[in-house]
Amino acid sequence: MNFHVMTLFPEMIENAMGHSIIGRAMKAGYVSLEAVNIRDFADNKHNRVDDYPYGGGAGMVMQAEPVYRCYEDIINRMECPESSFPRVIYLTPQGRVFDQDMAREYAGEEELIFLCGHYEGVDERVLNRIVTDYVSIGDYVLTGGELPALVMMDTISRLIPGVLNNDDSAETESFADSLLEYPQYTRPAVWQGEEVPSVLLSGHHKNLQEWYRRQSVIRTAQRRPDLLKKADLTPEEQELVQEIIEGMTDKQTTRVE
Ligand code: 6GU
Repeated sequence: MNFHVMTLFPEMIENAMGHSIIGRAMKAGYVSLEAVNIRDFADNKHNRVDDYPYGGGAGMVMQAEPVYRCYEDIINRMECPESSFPRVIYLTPQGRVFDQDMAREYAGEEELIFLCGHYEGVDERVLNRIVTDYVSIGDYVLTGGELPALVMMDTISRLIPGVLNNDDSAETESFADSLLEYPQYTRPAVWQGEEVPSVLLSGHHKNLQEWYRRQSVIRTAQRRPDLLKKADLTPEEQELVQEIIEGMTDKQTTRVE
């Protein structure tokens, strides 16, 4: 996967991607990243890339031309036919809300271009010209698209074969089948008087798998019952979910209604 990020803060992107699992994936060549500074494509000697909004109002708007030149620079260096131009993701709270299914789809692409806006937005004309996907990371407002781009790249990268140590760990985790992950424990077996669930010490494979599944269902019912609409539950599991939901206080359930 080759990520290209158009941004006014390339160091923010490069720094955040240099660590831990993603940093290792980049060194190993599973993922590459270039952060391209939109300011390098300013058309004036002051390197300004924003201006006042037509019609007035608060804040500044990023101009179309520097963004377009930055995009052209990336595309020209890629030497791909127009028919296979990569998707261009504009990070905006007005976009479709990013989720694990979208991450899986993006992970199948060879190249992805992200456009990080700042100020009050980006001139609509260049968005119409180059953007293929409008994506948000949730219903709250950030100061720019850099953090959302990083969130997306982290999520997508770990789905690329080879990036995680264990090939199947990406798909056994939370959301894999619309269920949250079961609780985890490590040594010591007793911590401050609290024991690890005994099934985990038994080494009994079938009992373990059943316990994992049941814990995932319980946890999802307690914390994210909204996810269960997409989950494939047995009749017994559906009964378990009903009991948990009926047993919850109003305070516990209001969060999800
Ligand atoms: Cl993608 N951008 C900004 N500025 N704020 C956001 C967002 C994106 N997603 C949620 N809030």
